Parts: sequence; structure tokens; C-alpha cells
Amino acid sequence: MTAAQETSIDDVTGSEWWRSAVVYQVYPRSFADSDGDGVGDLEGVRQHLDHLEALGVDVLWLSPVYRSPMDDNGYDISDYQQIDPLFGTFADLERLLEDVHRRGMKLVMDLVVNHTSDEHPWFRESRSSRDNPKRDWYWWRPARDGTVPGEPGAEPNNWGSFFSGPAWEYDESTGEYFLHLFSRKQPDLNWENPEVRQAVYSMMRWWLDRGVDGFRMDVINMISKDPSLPDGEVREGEEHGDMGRAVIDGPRVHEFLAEMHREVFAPLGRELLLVGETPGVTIEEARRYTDPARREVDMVFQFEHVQVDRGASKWDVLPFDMRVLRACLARWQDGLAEVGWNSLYWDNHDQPRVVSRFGDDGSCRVESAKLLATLLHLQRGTPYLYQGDELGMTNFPFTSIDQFDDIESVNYFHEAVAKGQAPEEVMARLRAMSRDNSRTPMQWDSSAHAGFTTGTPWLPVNPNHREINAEGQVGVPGSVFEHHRRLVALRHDEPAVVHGDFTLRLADHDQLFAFTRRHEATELLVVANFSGRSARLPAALYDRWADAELLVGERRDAEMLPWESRVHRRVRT
Ligand code: TEU
Repeated sequence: MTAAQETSIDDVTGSEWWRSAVVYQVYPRSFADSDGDGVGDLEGVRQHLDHLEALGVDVLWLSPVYRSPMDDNGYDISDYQQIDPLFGTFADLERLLEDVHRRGMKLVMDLVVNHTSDEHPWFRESRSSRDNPKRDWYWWRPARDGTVPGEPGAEPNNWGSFFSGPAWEYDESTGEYFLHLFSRKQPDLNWENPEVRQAVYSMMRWWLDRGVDGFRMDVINMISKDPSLPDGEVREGEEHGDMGRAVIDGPRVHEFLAEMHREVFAPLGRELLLVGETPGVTIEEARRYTDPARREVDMVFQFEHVQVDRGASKWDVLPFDMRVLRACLARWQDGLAEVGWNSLYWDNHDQPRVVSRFGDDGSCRVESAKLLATLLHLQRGTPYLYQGDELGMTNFPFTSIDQFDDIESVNYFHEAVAKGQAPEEVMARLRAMSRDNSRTPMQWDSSAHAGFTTGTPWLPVNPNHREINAEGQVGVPGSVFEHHRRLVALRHDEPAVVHGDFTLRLADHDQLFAFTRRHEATELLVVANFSGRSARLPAALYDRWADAELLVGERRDAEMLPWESRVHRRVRT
């Protein structure tokens, strides 16, 4: 544990330590393979904790490692209290947890309780017969009146699944449909049923009793559905209705989260990190979820900033406009300034790589990766780094649908081609937006499989790993890695980064993304030339800051180079 880490976590005492923490997300399948089977595992994570410690991060968020048929790579859980053999054993998890704690870091697990796998014993019982005691643990409904069960259009309502097709699956043996917002192997749990909630809470206590330090809660704002399950609006060109408001931030969601906090977390009195993944959440709702006085969660993942370059669906790719992104982020900074707290992220296992998406993954890859890092780490909120962000990893040059693994991408490809769309056009959208872009193996070195495995990687390694890898960056001045390390240290050393209020500057500038953070006598200026052309700093801003201390960046010129970013500090005496 570094001295900086020792002070920082404790300078925000007690239950809100996470305000000065930095979280690192590991997608176990793609991080490091210790047994040569081509798939990452827990021992692989443990063997690379030095990398996280060198970066200075405080928390490791582990995407699911529980027993799963892997229909959605672990987000379909068949046993919450068992480790899937693909990732190792429970002893491996315990060793990892012990090692993480010994290094002064914390471990947050992924909690996937909006749905289970259809191979989970709860669902096996539920589908066994209409009068099984667990029937109401899931959402079962008869076919729509006047239809032939099992026939297209007979689904109880017109909702479409996030992974293409209808959100209902017909079960021949019991003659009813079950709801699945995601894949048909991910049936939704019925949180209206208190037995379901109690079963989930006891499972959470089981993990907390074993020392984990919190949860990232998967699609937690979808657990409360409008019990009337109304049809959704069918947008033009769409086959199915949009479940939207009937499942997102539903009528009892805050009641359920307050109950969970009261029954699971409050009795422990421990310093946990509770982050909710909340697609479609609004600022108003985010304030309700994260207001400490309401005792629900500490922060949420909002999605507006990762939807600025798409239309109604993620595959409806639109040109990226920095000004739209800047305005969106400033809105969330202002919206949660008084109440609540932001989680800050560019990437995760569901998003394409940000340097390819919002930056320049060509000649200015390093500069643009650093700029994106500066803007992420210096906002008000808790930063989340996704494995590979710290190296400036890019999207993968997919050439064939056979290279894809992600159920969302593969289903979309076949659905779109079946609708007559040109395969090459669909491939272009997948190259831009597919989740597999961020799931390619971690690039540890320039060897054959980037040091990820001695076997055959489950997903191809990005050919640019020869240039982009940890071995070539850790300890190397000017690297993207060292830039992230500097920014993490700044959050630990400079209270203004944690507590400072946020004020957007140059709100109408076409190229510059600038804001100040002010805390007590300290003011920070963050200014970034978010474009591939040089940009001149307006005199008013330049004259005021040019001679201030330069915390991040090498240059003080009024002219900013393409993708250049700087952080200045001024302390009023
Ligand atoms: O993601 C929910 C979610 O919002 C994403 O599915 C998103 O809609 C989509 O991927 C954007 O392309 C969570 C998990 O992060 C994701 O990996 C799972 O597939 C999903 O829930 C179901 O558990």
C-alpha cells in the first residue's frame, strides 16, 4: 500500500471512502490465463495484481466468475455460490481476495439478480409445473388472448429482448411464456415476490461474510416491472415494442433497494462500495438512487454519455460530436453536484474502446488516450478504469462474423441480415459498436498471444498488441500507463480532485473541453484540445492560468497541439 493510498482512502472517512477511490474493472475471460486453456481465470488475475498496484487503484471490480452455462459470458448465473471451473475454484477466489486485501485494495463482486440462468435450480423448479412453489419466482404469463400459444404474436406483450427477438419464451411443457429482457437463457426474477428478495439477500450476505467489499449491481434499475406488463411503443422499422418505462426505474425499485440496504448492508456497518448499473436512468432518478440520506446505493452507471454517437438503437451509429459529449457530461456533473455521486467511465465490457470511438486510434492514439484519461480522472465522481484503458487499447479490426462471440452482436447480425441488410454494412456497425471490441485479450507483451495465454485465446488478440502492451508502458515515461498512474496519484494527493465543485468553461468552443474544480483555496483548470487540429487558448483563460503550476502536461503555449491536455493548479494565499 503506497503512502498516498494510505492517506487518501482514509481522508474521506468512514462510509464514503469511495469518493477518493479509483476502481479497476477486470473481465476475467480476457484478463490473464494461468492454465493455458485460452480463457482468463482467477489465478491469472491474482498473478497480475502488481499491475493494479503499480497503477495505484483502490478497488478491483470482478465481472461474474460464478457457475454459468456462459450464454452471456457469466451474466447468466446457474449457481451464485460456486465459482465456474473455467475461472478456477473457490480457493482461487479466496486467495485472490486475501492478496487484494494484503495490498490494501478492495474487491467488489458483480451481482446479477435481475435474472438468473435458465439452468439455475430456482428456474428449473419454477418451470417444472404451474403449481410449483417457485412458479411465481419468475414472470410467467399465458399467451395473448385469441392467439395460438407458441405462434409468433402470441407473446403476452410485444416487448423485444435487448438481445434481439421477443422478450418472451414459450414453455411447451407448462403451456405458458416466461419473460427474459436479455437472452432466452436469462429469465427475469420476479422481485414482487418477497421470497425471491430474501433468497437474494441471503446470497449477498454469504459473499459479504466471506469478506468481499461490495457489489456492482447488474441492470439493478430493471428489477421492478410495471406489473400490468403493458405493450410498448413500436418504433418505425422495429418488429417489437420498447419495454422502456415499464421496466426501467420501475414503481417499486427504490423500495426494493432501500429494503436491500436495510436488511443486508446496514446491519454490517462495513465500508462497502455499492454501484448500480442503471441503463436509461435520468439525473432525477440518479439523485434518488445515490442520495446518501436515502440509503440505496453509493453511485450509479448512467449511459447518456455512451449513447451520444448512436440513434434509437446502438447499431444506429451516428457521427461523434465532442460538443454533445461535453454538454452531456457537464449536465451530469451539475445534476449530482449537491446530492448524489457520479461514477465516471468511458469503457467496460459492454462498450467499444473509447480511444477508437471518441479519440484517434491512428497516429494520435497516445495523445488522445491521454486526453480521455485526463478528462475522466479529473471530473467529480469515482473513476472506473476498464482493463486495457490504461494502455490505450483499441477496437479490433473484425473482418468476419465468425470472429464474434458476443450473443448481442451475433444475434443482431443474423436478425439484420435476415431483414435484408447487406452483411458488410452490418459488419461495419459491429466493428464500431460490438461489445467484443473490449473483450479481446489483455495485451501484456508483444509475444504471440500478448502474454495472455500459452494456449489458443478464446477471442483473437488484437494484432496491434506488438505496439500496445503493458511491458512497453509500465515505468516508461510518457506512456499512457504512466499518465493514468499520475492521474490516480493526483486523486489521492489533491483533495480538490475529490471534493472540488465542477464548472464548465468555454462551453461553446468547437475544439476545447475545459473545466475548473474549486475546493477551499485550491482551484484546478483542466483544458483539453479534443480535436485533431491545433487550437488556441482564448486570451482571458490563457492570461489567467499560463503561469499557474502545471500538474499534468508538458507545454504552456497558448497554442494547444491536437489532442493535448493539461491540468493547472492555483492555490489562493
Ligand atoms: O448490461 C446491461 C446493458 O445495459 C447492456 O446490455 C447494454 O444494453 C448493452 O450491452 C449495450 O450494448 C448488463 C451487463 O453489463 C451485460 O454484460 C449483460 O449482458 C446484461 O446486463 C445482462 O446481464
